[in-house]
Amino acid sequence: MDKPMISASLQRVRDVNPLIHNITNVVVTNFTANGLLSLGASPVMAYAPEEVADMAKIAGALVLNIGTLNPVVVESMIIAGKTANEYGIPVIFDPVGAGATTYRTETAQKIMNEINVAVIRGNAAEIANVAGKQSNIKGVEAGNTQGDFVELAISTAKKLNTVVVTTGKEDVITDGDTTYLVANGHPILTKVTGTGCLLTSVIGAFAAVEKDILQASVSALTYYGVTAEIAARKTAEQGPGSFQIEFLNQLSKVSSSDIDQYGDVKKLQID
Ligand code: ATP
Ligand code: TZP
Ligand code: MG
Ligand code: MG
Repeated sequence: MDKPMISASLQRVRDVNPLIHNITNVVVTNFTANGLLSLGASPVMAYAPEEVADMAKIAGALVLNIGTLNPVVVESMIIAGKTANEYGIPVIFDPVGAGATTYRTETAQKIMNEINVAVIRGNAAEIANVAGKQSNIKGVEAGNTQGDFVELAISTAKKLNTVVVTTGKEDVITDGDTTYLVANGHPILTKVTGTGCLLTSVIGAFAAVEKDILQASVSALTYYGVTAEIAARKTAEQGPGSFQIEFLNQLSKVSSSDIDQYGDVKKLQID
């Protein structure tokens, strides 16, 4: 995948302005809506079991995020997910905190069992736990998960038959056969809550306009990482608060020439 393809996907999101139905957590709701707006997508949050089917079927993508789950929200996720599957709408899943509690781990596994998920995006510990490999997780943060993240992502993609995105210092994006590494981003992203959750919704926006889900995911990750680098540079003298605002600004500004200049994406050759 070359950088012009990534820029073309970004331009398509901005042209199409896809509706993204998010069933997400209470921590990141506002940040996610603002981030999607800045990108050029159209966010909606709708959680009631009575309405999620109606909303999911008109969306370009459905994002399920278990960050602050409860039984009603889980019921809504299953209804919305099944509706999205019926209408051929991509479902993007963020298993926030999988492994931290039995309820989260079991809910993540229920979603993977009952819904056809197009992309699962999490930190390495979350992905390992969804794949049934126990990995320590501190609340919602990966902590010091060790191991071969490329192998973890590939084996999980094969096992769950989905695109897997494992994020951290470097991001791994794979469908089990073809694997990309994105080395953009900035450590200050870890000091603003919801940057992982917003990323999952941004993948949803790219998946809404791009049939090739692997390409959509690589494009979203590269765009997001380049945006963070530019925002971090502009707020280098300040802290996470200024970065958060500048990151929202830059989500609307990043251009194809920024992606061309700063994008650090490569296809892995695996024997
Ligand atoms: P966690 O709760 O463990 O922080 P998360 O769900 O917030 O997980 P991250 O892995 O932090 O998700 O990924 C969110 C974004 O931050 C991604 O774009 C990722 O590339 C970026 N990122 C995370 N850590 C770093 C880092 N050390 N250096 C550069 N970018 C990073
Ligand atoms: N607690 C439950 S959900 C949530 C927290 C702090 C937000 C997690 O956001 P992210 O994107 O994983 O940092
Ligand atoms: Mg993070
Ligand atoms: Mg997260």
